[in-house]
Amino acid sequence: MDELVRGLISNNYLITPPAYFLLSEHYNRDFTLPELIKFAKAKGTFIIDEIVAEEFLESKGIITKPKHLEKFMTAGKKTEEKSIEERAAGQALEISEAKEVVESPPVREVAEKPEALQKSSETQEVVMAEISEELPLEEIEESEEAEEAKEEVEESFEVNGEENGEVKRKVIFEEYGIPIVGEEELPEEEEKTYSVYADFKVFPKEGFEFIAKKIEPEFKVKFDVRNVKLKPPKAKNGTTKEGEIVVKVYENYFKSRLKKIRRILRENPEVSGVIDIGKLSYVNPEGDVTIIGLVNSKRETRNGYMFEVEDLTGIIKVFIGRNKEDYKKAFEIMPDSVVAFKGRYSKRGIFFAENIYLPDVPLYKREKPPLEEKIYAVLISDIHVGSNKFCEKAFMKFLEWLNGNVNTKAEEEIVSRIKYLIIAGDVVDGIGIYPGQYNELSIPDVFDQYEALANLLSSVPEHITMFIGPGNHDAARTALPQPEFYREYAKPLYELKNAVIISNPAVIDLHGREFLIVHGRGIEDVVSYVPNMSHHKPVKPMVQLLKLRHLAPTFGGKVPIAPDPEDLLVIESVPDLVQMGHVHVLDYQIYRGVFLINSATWQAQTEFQKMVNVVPTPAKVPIIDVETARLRMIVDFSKWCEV
Ligand code: D5M
Ligand code: FE
Ligand code: ZN
Repeated sequence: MDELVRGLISNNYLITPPAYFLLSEHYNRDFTLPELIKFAKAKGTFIIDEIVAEEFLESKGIITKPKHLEKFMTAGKKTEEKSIEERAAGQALEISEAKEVVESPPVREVAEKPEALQKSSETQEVVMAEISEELPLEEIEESEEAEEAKEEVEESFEVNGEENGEVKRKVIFEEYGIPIVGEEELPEEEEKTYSVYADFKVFPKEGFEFIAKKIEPEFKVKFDVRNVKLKPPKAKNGTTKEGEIVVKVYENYFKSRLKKIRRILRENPEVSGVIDIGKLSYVNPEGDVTIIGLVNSKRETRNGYMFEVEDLTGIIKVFIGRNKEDYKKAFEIMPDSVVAFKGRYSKRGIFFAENIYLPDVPLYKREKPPLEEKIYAVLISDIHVGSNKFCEKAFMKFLEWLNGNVNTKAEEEIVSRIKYLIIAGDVVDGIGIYPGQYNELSIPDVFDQYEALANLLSSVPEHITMFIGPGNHDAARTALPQPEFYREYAKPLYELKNAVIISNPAVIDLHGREFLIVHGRGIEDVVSYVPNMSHHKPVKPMVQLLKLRHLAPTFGGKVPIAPDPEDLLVIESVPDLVQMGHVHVLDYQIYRGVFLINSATWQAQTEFQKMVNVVPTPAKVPIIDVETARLRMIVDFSKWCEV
């Protein structure tokens, strides 16, 4: 666990993830733990949330003005001007600072550059494609771009800038303090100069036989975050302090992780003779024992790796030497993951490990009974509707294809039997998600982005069931897990007849096959903590997460995790297929019978992605044979994706 979080917890204080991200970069540099605690104490709170954090940073002169409320309270020129300036300046910021850019309020403003919807008369052409492994590298010219972006922003405000033209919206704070926009004070609908695809509609091709229409759907959402009843810990008696309850939440979160992954590890027959860390001093020093614990920290030493490992009974230092057979597995252990070590306890208080066991999945998978009919599922993610890099033409071609506009017999067979379409997050581009995003938005309004997406998806044939989950660009909780799209924003999605909204993560059972659907931010953490991992080839980090049986193991890393009383990011049951997105690169592999696939994107490279060297492979669509949960075909629409 992170030092700041640990320090606060040991003093009975809680820090929320947004506050953590505000404070962590300044901790030890601009302020100390006692200073923060003193401040919170003076405020009379045990919870350091975003508001307290901002006020604290302000009191230290680190930031100038609390901006949390301003962001939500005013949806007008002023706010936008400020945040755009911030974002333009942000182009030159460190990458890691990008996560501080918080989603802005939806603004019913008119885009500068209207993007008229153009229906193409080009004929349909779909090709099967091999995905190239070689990815070109882009040069980065950071400061120049930042300057340019800033100039552009300034210019646009001379044209549009009108100080008094503020539109006020009433903000109501819902459960968990989530702001929602009040209905009654919405301004009059303005004429939009951008398209939300209201006139776009594809109908099933006449005469095309959709065999899937006659096949009964057979699906079940086996796991959805919203179905889990999370019980917050109760006060023991009237004298229990708020801070004690808060500490309990963190404790319960990690206890739950330890318990769940311990159970998985114990299914491995090699993991035998397991003993509590607290009882190590009673065991025979000559014999081998096994401990299972949460890895608090990991440090490379001259001769090997030293870990600090914790279970419910104690904490111990574990050492594995370079000469050990399992030494290499040490690289795979991410902070806060749960693993087993076999070895000997020395009276010096150190556990010398011979073997390391990751929770992993069994070597072989049980065969599933065959299906009577061939059925296909289409996997996509990261559509990013609203971005001017959204490949709208390619996506429309894809919708036409789903409706029977095919080229070959093989495609005809497939399209005819498509029964499911799974969408794993980042369905719209959102607002204020990355530095400089505003300049790349064709729909600068979150409501309209969802409207536009729903208009497009209304062309998915009705006999195809869609499963749609959120990602980090969506209007949803940013911390993982993400229960759902906020209904106020994504209403049109909820209203789609043939769509099932799912959480991130979720497990869907399709005809007895388990599909684990995840947006995939955890990939980022694997790339930063495990050597030889890259976001250019995301399936390797995906395998790593499967081996650790957790979707985002590291707390306080790049990916914010909500300390729910139960850890819902543990991969509890072994799926037949794992789908992730997020990194925008198509990649797939079979690992111990599990098919892992990253379903790429429909967004061409953004300016920000250029800077961080993300090279997407847009508009390539994997088609999965449901019976085998394996890839049947990749359909390539990328030739219509030249933005
Ligand atoms: O993520 C698209 C890709 O961009 C994915 O590979 C992560 C990468 N990305 C996104 N934000 C950052 C920051 N702040 N630093 C480095 N890389 C980043 P998407 O979620 O679609 O924006
Ligand atoms: Fe994305
Ligand atoms: Zn994403």
